[in-house]
Order: sequence, then structure tokens, then C-alpha cells
Amino acid sequence: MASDTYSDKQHAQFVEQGYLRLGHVLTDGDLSNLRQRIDDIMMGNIRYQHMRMQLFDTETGQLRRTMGHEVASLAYRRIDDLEQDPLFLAYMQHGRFHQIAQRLVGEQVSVFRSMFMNKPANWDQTLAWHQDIGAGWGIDSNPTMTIWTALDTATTDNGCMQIVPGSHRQGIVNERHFLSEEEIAHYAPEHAVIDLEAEAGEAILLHNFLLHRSGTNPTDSSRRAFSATYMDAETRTKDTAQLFPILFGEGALDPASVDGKPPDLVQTFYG
Ligand SMILES: O=C(O)CCC(=O)C(=O)O
Repeated sequence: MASDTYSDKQHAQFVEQGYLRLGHVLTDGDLSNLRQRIDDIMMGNIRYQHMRMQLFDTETGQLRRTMGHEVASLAYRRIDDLEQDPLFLAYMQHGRFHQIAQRLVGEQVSVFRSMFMNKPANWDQTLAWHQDIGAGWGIDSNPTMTIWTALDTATTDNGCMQIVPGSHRQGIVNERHFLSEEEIAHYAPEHAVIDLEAEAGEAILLHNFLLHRSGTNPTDSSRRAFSATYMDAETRTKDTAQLFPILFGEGALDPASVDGKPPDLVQTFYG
């Protein structure tokens, strides 16, 4: 079970290791609702005009981005801008996460990206070693906390995340996001890597500097996850000086009244 508070002991563990298992923050009912919701978004039963989606096109074998829903398929690789969905927003604003964000970020907290990541059945691509930062993100400071949640059980067999515990303490290894072969050999040698298996519904706090990757999914079921990156609400885009949607503090989005996402916030892809 998840504990109700973010204790000093947990904080010390997070500072040391760069990740912290938060347990089952979602109830079984809420997990099932989120899973149903993301399938409804993929199938087009629930639609948002300003939602960036990345589809694996089975005809061309290529990934392609769409703005809003175009094709009914459970093979979407990635869907962003989920804070405009009341169910995902309510989850991101869970009291546990609020408490952690207050400690790690502050009182005014915005969301850099709220992202569904999918490894559809028989997915043969890996996600290379990276940190969740980068010059390519185009924002004026690097976020430090992400909550990653397994929507399906993630195991070694279906491409769970792999991490190098403590690697966040190296600071920014590569401003370009993905690591070079030399950097992988140096910072992520095999003996230092662990598989971050997780049960469906389990949430894990990740430091954005923590090195991570994930493998292929050769199984016949999808391996879905949801991750949200929380940051200081003063963080702006470098090109247009835009702020990001607020999750905690003054002006925070409310699941009862959230109504789409303004088009200017989805024109450029920052994440
Ligand atoms: O779920 C995964 O496989 C990896 C997710 C990831 O790299 C991320 O959330 O930054």
C-alpha cells in the first residue's frame, strides 16, 4: 500500500537514489477508469482538439504525429496534453503528489508534460538511455520531478524501464537528451543498471536527471504508462516566454471546469 505522507526518510532515499517507489496511489477503480479513458482517447470515443498524439502507422511502419484524433487504433505510441482531461488531471493533482511537489518544487507548480507512453503489443523498438531534460526542450530551467505510473504491469519481459540508481547525482550528462555510446559505457555500465518492474497502478517518483531507458515489448499485450513532469510555475518557453498550465497553487486547473487546452500551448512541441 502507498503511505499517506512523503516522509523525511523517503525524501532522503529519493535524494540518494534518484527514484522512489510510491506504491499503489491509484485505487483499483481509478486505475481501471484511467485505462478505459486512455483507450477511449485512442479509439476516438473521447476527443480533444488540441492534443498531440503520436501514432504508429501499421501501413507505413512509421511513427507520425497528429494534432487531435485521426485514426481509431490502440497502437498510439504517445499522447501528450492529458492535463486537459478531468480524470488524468485529478490524478496528477492527487494529495500525495501535491505534498511531494511542495517539497521538491514549491507552492506554485506547473506541468511541463503529461504524457501517455505506450509499448503496443509486439513493439520492437527500444527507448535509448536519456535524462528527462535537454536543450531541445526549449524551456528556461530543467524540471526535476516526474511521477511515472504503470497502467499495465511492467516487467523485464514487456520492456519495463531500466535505470541507473543514483545517476541523477552526475548532473546533466548530455544537453541533447539522449546519451552517446561513450556516455552509456561510462554512466550506465551493465552492472549498475536495474530493471524497474512495477505492478499496474504503482507510481514511481523519478528525478529528471536519473538515467533511464526501456526495452521492446515482444508480448501480445500492450505495456502502457502515464508520466507527468512537475516544475516551478515560473518556468517559461525560451522562444515565446509562455508559461505552462498550473497544477498546484494560485490559478490551478480544476477537473470540474477544465475545458480543453489553448491552441498557443500546443503549437510547438517542447518535450
Ligand atoms: O515508460 C517508459 O518506457 C519510459 C518512459 C520515459 O522514458 C519517460 O517517461 O521519460
